Amino acid sequence: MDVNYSEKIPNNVDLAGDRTLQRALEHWQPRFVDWWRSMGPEGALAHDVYLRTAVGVDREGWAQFGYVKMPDYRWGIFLTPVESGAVIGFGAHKGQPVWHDVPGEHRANLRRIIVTQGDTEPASVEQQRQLGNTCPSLYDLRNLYQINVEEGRHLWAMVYLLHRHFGRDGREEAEALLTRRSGDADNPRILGAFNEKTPDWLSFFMFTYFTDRDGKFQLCALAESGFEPLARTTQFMLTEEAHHIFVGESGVSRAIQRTCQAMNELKTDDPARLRAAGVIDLPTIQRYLNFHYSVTIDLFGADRSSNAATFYSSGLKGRYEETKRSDDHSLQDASYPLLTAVGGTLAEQQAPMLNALNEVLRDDFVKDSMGGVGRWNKVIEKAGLAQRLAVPHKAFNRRIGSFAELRVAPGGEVVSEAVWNARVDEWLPTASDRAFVASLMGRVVEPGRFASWIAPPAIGVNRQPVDFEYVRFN
Ligand code: BYC
Ligand code: FE
Ligand code: FE
Repeated sequence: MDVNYSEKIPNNVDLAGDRTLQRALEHWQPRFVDWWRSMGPEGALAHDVYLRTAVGVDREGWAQFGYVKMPDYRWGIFLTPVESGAVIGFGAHKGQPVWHDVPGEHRANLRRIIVTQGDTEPASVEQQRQLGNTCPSLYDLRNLYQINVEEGRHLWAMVYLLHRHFGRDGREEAEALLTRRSGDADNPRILGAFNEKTPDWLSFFMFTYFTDRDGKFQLCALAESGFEPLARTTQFMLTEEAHHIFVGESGVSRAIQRTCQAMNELKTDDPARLRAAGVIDLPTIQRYLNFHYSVTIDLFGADRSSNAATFYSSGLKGRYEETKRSDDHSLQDASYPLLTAVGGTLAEQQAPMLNALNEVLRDDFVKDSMGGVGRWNKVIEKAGLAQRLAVPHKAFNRRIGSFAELRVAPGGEVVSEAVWNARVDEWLPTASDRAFVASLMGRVVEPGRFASWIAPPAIGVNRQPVDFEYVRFN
């Protein structure tokens, strides 16, 4: 299944064989490009950017690299190949053939899942719109743009499903995906974290480390779906997601590396002296981590959710690595230990597993995200320093689920409103932290040069040197 690049919309879904669908998507395409021009990376329409473009769905050689102007990027529709004889792997329909079309009884829920997934993609591009103006290097600028065009492609992936499988309301939803705006008071994006700002590059790296990882886990759960066009679409999206998370992990790591270097040179951990030296002190990095981690784990939804139970039982959304698990994949009689807010404290309760599936996925995410934090700590350890970073307790700073009613310190102690207010500036980025980080954000665009607060990467993109001209300005 090669990609057909002679068509307006590159695809491996035989778009040409369905004229009505092709026309509908060709109608949506200019609206998407209009959205990109007004909400995509600011001031970057004419740049030539060294980008990878998906050219197939094979594990090896699925992408090709070259200079592209972003509005001309070939956003395409790619699904991994059909598996013959595939069956639904979980829930009430387990063992039945997968659905190639939307089952009527699950239409509303499927549409809701696809719209929620689709909404996050343009939201992230909107959140990152201004970052190009303060890039720490050409290498980083190129990675930002790479992520932006791929999030645009993820929007295409969901819009394809809406147009192909949901008729008129699908087309209306596809329009609405271009009209909601991140952070807009009247017409915001659907999920909380996608209405927050990504005002500086430390936020960007934390976002791509934590929030794109929510993307990975949600996409893994959807890749198990009994609705096979959704499963095959999300499987391919995961190929791109790995790079987004890499950009986040390595970005934070490089910031930490510079900070540690300055701590050793100046023999100090005094934030004021480190800031004066042009690096970001570790307590500030910890506060950014606390913020992005807590708003991201909200994205998994409420700890008890009848929606989650329905999505699973109806075969629409599975668990992370569903097929690797050895239970009965129906979970009717299973329970899960759930940490819950009860009467002003935290207590563990057994909950029906089906209703706790948002928490199950969140816990899988938590384990996975600690890995990178451990690798960040290795950077500090290698520098011979005693400080360590940590993820906060999962009840810290939550807005969704039972923890939302409590105030919880990063260590997990429930605290009063008064204590919270007195100490929140130690735990979450303050206005002055953000102002300081913003003050470091100069625009560095000379090939091979890096801003004061961040170390160069170990290697360049696609085996190019680190000082390669990743972006040419026009
Ligand atoms: N903010 O029963 P619950 C990505 C609402 S990221 C605001 O727990 P459910 C990416 C909820 O809608 C991956 N509202 O909900 C990353 C519900 O509202 P109603 C995105 C929230 O449905 C970086 C109510 O609270 N993909 O791809 O079980 C860059 C009750 O909650 C939030 C997906 O999320 C929130 N955080 O769980 C680019 C996959 N959480 O019905 C891209 C698809 C909950 O009472 N989505 N609510 O009005 C889903 O599977 C589910 O919708 C959720 C929520 C897991 C998100
Ligand atoms: Fe995405
Ligand atoms: Fe992503």
